Amino acid sequence: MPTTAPTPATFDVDRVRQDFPALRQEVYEDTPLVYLDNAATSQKPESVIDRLNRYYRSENSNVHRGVHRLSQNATDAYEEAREAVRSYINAAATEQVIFTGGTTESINLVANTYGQRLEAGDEIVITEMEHHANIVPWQMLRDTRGIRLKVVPISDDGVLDLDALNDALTDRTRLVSVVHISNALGTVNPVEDIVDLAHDRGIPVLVDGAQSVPHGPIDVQRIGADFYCFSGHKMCGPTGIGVLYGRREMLESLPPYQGGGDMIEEVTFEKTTYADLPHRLEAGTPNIADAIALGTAARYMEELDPEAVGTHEADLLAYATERVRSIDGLRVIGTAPNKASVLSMAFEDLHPYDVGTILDRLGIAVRTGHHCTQPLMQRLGLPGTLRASFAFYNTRDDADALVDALETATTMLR
Ligand code: C6P
Repeated sequence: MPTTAPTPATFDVDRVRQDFPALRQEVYEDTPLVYLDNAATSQKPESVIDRLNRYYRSENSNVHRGVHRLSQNATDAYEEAREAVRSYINAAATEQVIFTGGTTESINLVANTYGQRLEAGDEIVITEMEHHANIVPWQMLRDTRGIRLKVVPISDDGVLDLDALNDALTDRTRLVSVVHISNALGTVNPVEDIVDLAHDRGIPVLVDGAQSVPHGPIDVQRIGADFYCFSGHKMCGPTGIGVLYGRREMLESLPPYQGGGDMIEEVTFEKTTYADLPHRLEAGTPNIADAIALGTAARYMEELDPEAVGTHEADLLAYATERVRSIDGLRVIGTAPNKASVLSMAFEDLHPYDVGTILDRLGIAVRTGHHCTQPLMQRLGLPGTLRASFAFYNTRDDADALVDALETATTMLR
């Protein structure tokens, strides 16, 4: 039986669950939902849903343009959301928070702007555990500009080889682009150390923070990265909105990304001068409603006690990991010492998709497959995994339901 400590009483998970209406539903008859696909997207608290609703009911208007009251209100709310995000990630200034469509767009923005200054033979360093969003944009740059892409290896446990990363840095390295927390393995990378290694050689660093912001506030100043990218929908916010944070000098040095309204200072047919940050990198009517609701999500997450959340999620991971290990033929994939609450599993004789399909019928929502990390799966010699990812609103009961369902599924399939 599990020997891990009981869930600490300081975190009132039952109270927190009341905030999430989607958690109170049956997905099939008499089958309550057990949502363990949080790394794909989180559920949304009532306050975020209400904020979207309120915006469209009574505040809907374009921003930075109108002389009228509604537009001024929408502009204030949009810029207040930027401040909420700034506070959540502890950026020095709101201008360093650029709203994008999500992590994918944030990385593509950097690839398409910073990338313009790269020349054939320049190098970008990534790792074996990257999401496709932190591989493909650099490959596209390789194909158009002739840069080299270097991939730092990981161990079988899913730990990044820091010596190899250090060895990969050369006079031609123009960027290190690395994931903070692996979506497929849960590994937490030592991003501060990576930034130090790279900065010692004058090399900028981009951190893909898609899987770290759902676990509580982060401190971009302490991490020291030049760029930090994330999506709103994984941290209780809406889909379609995300953030590119950048060090001010770095963002100021970027050429504009897209041209259009709101990103200009003055336009004539002869030439255009550009607006200051953050607007210079936000062309066109932005995703106003979702940005405002992301601000609400950031405030919601900021109000949770980060230490209690950390202890609770660590307990869930330890408890679930220990319990699933008793299932015959099941292997935990990703056993780094420093892990977030992502539990990837593979089966000796079963395809993860088959197991996941039965889990679904039992109400358990997990993700199966390559998790948009195909090169990582190739490195591990797996077709994919079955991934249960826990959020702060999950419970040990959810972990128990997962284990019971895994036992049922593996028995049925064997
Ligand atoms: N991972 C998952 O199920 P977007 O799609 O832009 O919001 O996020 C892309 C992304 C980038 N980096 C990491 C580490 C990620 O985990 C993700 C999204 C989801 O694991 C969907 S593939």
